[in-house]
Amino acid sequence: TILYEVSEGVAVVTLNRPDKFNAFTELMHKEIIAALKDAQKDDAVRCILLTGAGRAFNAGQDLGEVSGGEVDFGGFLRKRYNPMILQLQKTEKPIVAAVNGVAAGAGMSLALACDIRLASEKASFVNAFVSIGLVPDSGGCYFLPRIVGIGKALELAMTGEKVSAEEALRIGLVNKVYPAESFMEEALAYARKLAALPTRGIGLIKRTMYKGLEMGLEETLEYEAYAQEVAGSTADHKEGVAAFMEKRAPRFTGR
Ligand code: LHQ
Repeated sequence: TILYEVSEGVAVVTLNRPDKFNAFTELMHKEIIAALKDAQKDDAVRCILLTGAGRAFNAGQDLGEVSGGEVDFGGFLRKRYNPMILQLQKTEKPIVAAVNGVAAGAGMSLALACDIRLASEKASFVNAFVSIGLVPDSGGCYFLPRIVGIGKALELAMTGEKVSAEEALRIGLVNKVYPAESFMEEALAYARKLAALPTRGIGLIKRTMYKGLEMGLEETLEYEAYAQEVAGSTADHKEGVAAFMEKRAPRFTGR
């Protein structure tokens, strides 16, 4: 249900159920988690790009799977969705969502849990939970207010209104918007640039900044000091300083 391909430092994870708008199934969750673990372990991977096959990015839970009979909602989330979101956070490499089309429900949450969001002009975001009487899950209640602010987050969650790529850029929901024709090329180029940067430093930036959301100033300052000790011992730090002194472009290796 997904495709996984590594080239030029970038692991491209493509959600691949285009007929169902790449809606989640139990198998897809397992495959995404396995792909993230592989990407974390593989030194050749220095950035992960997550995208959808066909017209959509991801339409959330496959409603066909849950339309008949009783659903154990808590169990569903604890077993399938929550481990996937936690795995995105645990991955100490930059994760970029290339939102090629609609991202709805938990598909929107998935994009929010990535570190950077790039959107095609044809992308859109629908916080679809309310339309079926549910609550934003998969970190939607955590990331959305932190990314766009509580006022906008409540509005999007309570109305479920569709947000265009242009509006998403305006409210800070996405970082860049590219023309649909060249979208994947642009997204790959963006991911390759990230992959050429100091990967361990970026992993530490990710961990420290997300931790900072949970901590006060003193604790954050202390964690920064710790993270800096680790970052300061990397080859890429030495290379960055040397390149600056020698007035040349740095050649980072991710170590
Ligand atoms: C789909 C889906 C879909 C199956 C489009 N499933 N087929 C957690 C815990 C436990 C249970 C419940 O859920 C959760 C987490 C959640 O994610 S809840 C939210 C679930 N997602 C939704 O409610 C979104 C449902 N989809 C939509 O609102 C629309 O399809 C969107 C806004 C995504 C796209 O609208 P359109 O561009 O107008 O496309 P469409 O509606 O025509 O859909 C295209 C096809 O994809 C269509 O199939 P068909 O065979 O008729 O061409 C849809 O049935 C299918 N599809 N979403 N979630």
